[in-house]
Amino acid sequence: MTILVTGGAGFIGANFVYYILEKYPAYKVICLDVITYAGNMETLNTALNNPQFTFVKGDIADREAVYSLFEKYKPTHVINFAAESHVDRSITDPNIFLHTNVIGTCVLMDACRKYETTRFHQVSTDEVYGDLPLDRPDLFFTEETPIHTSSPYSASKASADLLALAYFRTYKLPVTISRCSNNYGAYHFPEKLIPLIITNALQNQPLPVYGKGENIRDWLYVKDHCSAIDLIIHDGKIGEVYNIGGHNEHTNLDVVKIILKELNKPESLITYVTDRPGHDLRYAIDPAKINKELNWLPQTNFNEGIKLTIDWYLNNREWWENIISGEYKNYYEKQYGKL
Ligand code: NAD
Ligand code: TDX
Repeated sequence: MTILVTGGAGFIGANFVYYILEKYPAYKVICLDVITYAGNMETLNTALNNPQFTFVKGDIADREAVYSLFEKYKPTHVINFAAESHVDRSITDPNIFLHTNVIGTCVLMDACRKYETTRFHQVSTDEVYGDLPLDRPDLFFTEETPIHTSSPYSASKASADLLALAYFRTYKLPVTISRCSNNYGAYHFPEKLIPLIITNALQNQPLPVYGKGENIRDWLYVKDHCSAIDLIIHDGKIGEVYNIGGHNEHTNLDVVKIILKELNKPESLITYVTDRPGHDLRYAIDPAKINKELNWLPQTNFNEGIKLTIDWYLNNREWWENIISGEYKNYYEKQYGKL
């Protein structure tokens, strides 16, 4: 098996690269990544020492580059993690989200058609379902929930999902799609809530919480997302969508307080800031289908996962200090102003 992992220098893609190299030593893994602000070659240092791993720098929307990669490596499976992934950035500048998330997905699927790839797997998100009200804890997203997006990011991801399903129906392209809830773990870029709170708290910096911190996210440890994708690409049914989540809902404020307690830092660091426009209230995945059909269950509960994640940021200070001392500073100032 030769697996093409796009976006493998990012958070979840890199975790998936390491998961596959460890679990399937006979598989070849090719990573295609253009290295945007969110991609990081340092993350792949260990993988680069593995003879089964190859890194190719390139844009998934660059048809020529993608076709020549397929010609050379003939991947049997393509797992598309490459994306612009941050909601706040999509609100400031939607254009690049359409380029990568929609056109890029289209180019990859065209290459899969041309080279008759065994499987194209699209890594999607629960955000395509929009949000749920805060006062209806009985409601969950199932695979049948209508697409109803809120941000340019989620609209671009939903567009890619629709395109993937259209390629399955029209061209019989062997497509699967997974829609996962919020991930956390090692190599998570510091712009996202959990790594932002950990790294700011470690520096005794204010912790920006949007609105009242009441919004709810359904958190999944990144390795559990990897194990779910592993099952889908091996045993999932083509043309199907699988929701991935572990029934682990917390308000943002709860998450921040849990991290502060673990780090023994004061709650006075919490700073309420202007809310995100169109801010989704609650995400909550019903994972019954993947539980039942593929026997998937998450292995890491939140208490354990958040400790592992905090330890990772404590032990890998150089990784995140290199990021926050670079171009990220400009983004941070524009996004949050003076806190
Ligand atoms: P990330 O932003 O950390 O990483 C994205 C990676 O894609 C980076 O390495 C970047 O360089 C690369 N990339 C961006 N544009 C590219 C292009 N045009 N060509 C090639 N490479 C490109 O993202 P992430 O959090 O790891 O998310 C990975 C995938 O999972 C995304 O598709 C995202 O929508 C989805 N997802 C994320 C979460 C989450 O909580 N982070 C949850 C559900 C689904
Ligand atoms: O500074 C902040 N303050 C704050 O209160 C940031 C960055 C976020 N938040 C809130 C917004 C959300 O309610 O925390 C929650 C989580 O925010 P993000 O980490 O930006 O994640 P979210 O918007 O939920 O989207 C994530 O999960 C689904 C990923 O970034 C997406 O790629 C994935 O599809």
